[in-house]
Amino acid sequence: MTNWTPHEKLNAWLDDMVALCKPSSLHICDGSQEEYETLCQLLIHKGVFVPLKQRANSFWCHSDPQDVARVEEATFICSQNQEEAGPTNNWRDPVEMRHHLLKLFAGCMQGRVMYVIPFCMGPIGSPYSVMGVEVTDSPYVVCNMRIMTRIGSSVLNLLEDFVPCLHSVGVPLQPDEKDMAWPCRHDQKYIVHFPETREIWSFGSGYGGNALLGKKCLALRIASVMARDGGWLAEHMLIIGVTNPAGEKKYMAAAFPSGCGKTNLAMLQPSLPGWKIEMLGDDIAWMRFGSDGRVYAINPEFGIFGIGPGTSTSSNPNAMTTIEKNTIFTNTAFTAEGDIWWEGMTLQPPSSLTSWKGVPWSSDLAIPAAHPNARFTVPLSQSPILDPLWEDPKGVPISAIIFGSRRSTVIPLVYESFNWEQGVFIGASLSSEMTAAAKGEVGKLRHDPFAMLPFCGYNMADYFKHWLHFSTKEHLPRIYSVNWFRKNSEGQFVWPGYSENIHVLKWIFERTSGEGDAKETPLGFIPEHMDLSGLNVRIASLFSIDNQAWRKEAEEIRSYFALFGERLPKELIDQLNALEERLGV
Ligand code: OXD
Ligand code: MN
Repeated sequence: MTNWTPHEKLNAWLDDMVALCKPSSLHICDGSQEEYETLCQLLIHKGVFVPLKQRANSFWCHSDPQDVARVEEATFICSQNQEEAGPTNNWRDPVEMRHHLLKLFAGCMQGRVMYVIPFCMGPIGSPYSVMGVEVTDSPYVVCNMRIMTRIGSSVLNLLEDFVPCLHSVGVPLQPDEKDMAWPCRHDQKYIVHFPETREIWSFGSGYGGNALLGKKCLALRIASVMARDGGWLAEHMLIIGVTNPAGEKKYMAAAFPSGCGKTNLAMLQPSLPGWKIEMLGDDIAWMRFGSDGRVYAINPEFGIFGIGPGTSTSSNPNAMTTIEKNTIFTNTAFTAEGDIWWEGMTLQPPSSLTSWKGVPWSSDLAIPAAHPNARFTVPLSQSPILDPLWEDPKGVPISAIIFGSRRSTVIPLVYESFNWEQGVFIGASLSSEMTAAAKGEVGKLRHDPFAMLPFCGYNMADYFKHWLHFSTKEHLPRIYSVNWFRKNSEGQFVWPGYSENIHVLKWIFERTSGEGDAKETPLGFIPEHMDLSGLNVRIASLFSIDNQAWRKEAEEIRSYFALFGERLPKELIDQLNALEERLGV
């Protein structure tokens, strides 16, 4: 065995990976600033990174046009038994998949450096953190992983057990062959999870969640399995602290499907005087029950991988401040002055632009200059509204859990569930219009239970059961449904959203204190009064409940639930029946 590191299990795995992938050399990442700068220089030299003139230590880059988002159809859960993966995941037999992957990975790193990234999801040293080691042939991935997770020697020194994560862009290089700027595979992409052995293998893509394996692959798909077995929750949720004008503070977690504004809500600048929002995370929450019976949440991530388009000094000024320096921009447009730009950043595009594809762009082309899933990768520590407890290993106590989605009709601005079980039903029946965050038809309505459809590493019906298990606990957070995206018959949004969402958070805050007027409806409680003076909105258009549309919604949920067969917890059918009864079906 080679002594790559002081860690025996890691050395044995690295020997196997080297023998399989045949890299030209191996580099153990120490996570230092010097190492980061060297890799950035390498990426500049290769023509991948372009340094930005207006933002210190920041870079623009663009990917291959066929490697721009998570590929859900190429994402697999390879549990031994198909039933364990359930009807919402792509399943393959683990033995067959392993056999196939071994062939794909054989020699795949020839001519490339194998980078070894020890990383930690959660604060280093916390009993709740999970360590992984990603092996990759992409220096771009190393730079992004250093921002998104805690990496390097400090992790290696404490490494005990770890989740092995193998990643390759899948393009070996012959001696003297010139590399592509963004090597990836058009024909073969595989994002594979082995939940029983807790392993991740990713091939053919260098983009986002396909390649930064700590995020969706480990902190959600593998962690959801760990959470099921360990009695906790790994969720696609932001975490925020909300402080009222009297100085009282509460924490909330909120699940929204990809591309539905989690980063904007996590960084909200309230329009109501005296209210304050502080962020702990914008994408993932790991939640456990504390000894006092309350739910405590940590963010396992260290950075933000946010969607650029639509972000501006008016929609999300805190994000714009966060990305002033030390940021990697991928698939944005590039200005003549050496800065980045995307649709929605300013009303008018700058006069001369290079598109995300690296070619001259003009508005006459009638195509966006930035890819709709263009991203910024930035350290969370740069957020001007970072919560002081963001790295507290025990996490923050959660008072409210919010489920949101993008729905132009049916779902009102906000309602509160009658109890935990109904809250689980709301999570389970979430559906949303699709966005560019994943490959697929943008705008199409799809079921996305708990915003976890692409991220649950086991049978979704068992995941519902896992949530229902907790219903007998005391001190549970209250559960809410929100929808910022309702439209009127002219197709205009009826709610301004963004900083005005504080009105909704204020009501939720007050409800969790046993205050806040509420009116009972067939769906749950909605606000009796909400002071929306000064806003150009019609309360009726925000809160009306169309019984007929809701009956259709209930029917639709029933046919979706049928997908889970016998495994669906009976409590959810009881909830659906009770909803129909309240609707007067
Ligand atoms: C993300 C996603 O990148 O959900 O957070 O796609
Ligand atoms: Mn996400």
